[in-house]
Amino acid sequence: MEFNNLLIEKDADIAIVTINRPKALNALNAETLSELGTAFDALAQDDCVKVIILTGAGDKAFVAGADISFMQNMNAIEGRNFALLGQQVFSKIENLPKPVIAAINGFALGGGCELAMACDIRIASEKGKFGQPEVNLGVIPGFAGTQRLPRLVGKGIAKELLYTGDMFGADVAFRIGLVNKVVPVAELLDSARELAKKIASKGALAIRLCKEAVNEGLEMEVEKAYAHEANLFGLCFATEDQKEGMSAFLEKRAPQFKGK
Ligand code: DAK
Repeated sequence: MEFNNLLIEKDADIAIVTINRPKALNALNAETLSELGTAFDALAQDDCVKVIILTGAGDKAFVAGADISFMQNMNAIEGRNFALLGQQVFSKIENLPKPVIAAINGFALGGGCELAMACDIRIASEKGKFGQPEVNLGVIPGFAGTQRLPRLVGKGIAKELLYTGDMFGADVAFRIGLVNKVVPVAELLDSARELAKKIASKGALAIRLCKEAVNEGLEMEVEKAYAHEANLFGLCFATEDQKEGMSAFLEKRAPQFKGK
């Protein structure tokens, strides 16, 4: 796959997607969003890839937001189309049948923070800087930030961050539950790789069904969500991985999962 704004690297069963517009702090224009959609479609289909890491090129930014110069002169219809494109791509990542880890190496502002929130797990370097500064530009978040932020950090804190547009560091992001952990700058990618390898060593189907149970269950009434979980649990018994996992435990050996 060749892209103008992305780099894709594969390391065994882990793929690293790097947004590569460092001169614009990796800001998201329509082409970059479309390429992300294409790349994640292909990675979803690639049986060799079990976990994906998403990061930004350079040492300053994950993604500094939607591209302001691209948005500046949009009319209402173009604005709506741009927001819909971003929402579709971010939903694709959120619902991808594989885990996606955001490795946040600097600014994750506006659309960048929203992109990180669409990932399953967020690891930040100590230089991570977060915020939803859209109100400073006279707009609201357009890539579902008003929805994902309160679901991650709670309604009160989300409203304060959305209303003030304040930028905050990785320490605050960790305290409010926006990121899973904070690591030194030099350790960011190794830390993301280590976590990705651990997840990749488990049964890929079980991970996929966990993701489905969490994502879909959280949008359901709780009794229905329990029933949904029970159905997905039942589905595990149609897999070779369940047979292998339980046999391996009883035979006191490490399981050899095939993702089947
Ligand atoms: N878009 C385009 N270019 C950007 C950018 C961005 N978001 N952020 C930075 N850049 C560019 C700068 O213009 C500069 O370009 P040159 O002047 O060198 O050509 C280069 O990256 C380096 O930036 P700075 O010189 O400003 O670097 P500093 O270290 O001084 O400052 C900063 C870094 C991240 C604090 C600053 O660049 C900054 O405040 N950037 C803007 C951050 C921001 O406001 N992000 C949120 C964008 S709004 C919607 C759809 C989507 C959205 C909303 C609605 N609908 C369609 C409804 C989402 C909106 C957003 O994400």
